[in-house]
Amino acid sequence: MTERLTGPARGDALADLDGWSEVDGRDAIAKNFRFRDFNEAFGFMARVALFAERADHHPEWFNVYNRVEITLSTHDAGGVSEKDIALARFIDAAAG
Ligand code: H2B
Repeated sequence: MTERLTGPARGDALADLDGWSEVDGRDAIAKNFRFRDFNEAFGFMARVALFAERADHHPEWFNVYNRVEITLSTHDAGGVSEKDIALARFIDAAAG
């Protein structure tokens, strides 16, 4: 089972990420993305979806036209884990 990140390991992992912030009231991280149009937003979401399936670790997300709001948390760990850090890194690379 995946462990929730705590202490210095958590601090280091979060400090390494760019633009992700901790969510108020729950153990999760979030970031908002904006693209040129829906085509770009959905292309990004498709790349993230394929990675998520391979990793069996999925984002919580909300899309309107060119905006994608993403929240990451590991449900069976009850908070942010290494899986969320890996997914966040992939997401940032996929967003270009
Ligand atoms: N995604 C996320 N973000 N957290 C999980 O705990 C999780 C998941 N668990 N995707 C997986 C799928 C689990 O629900 C399935 C049954 O393997």
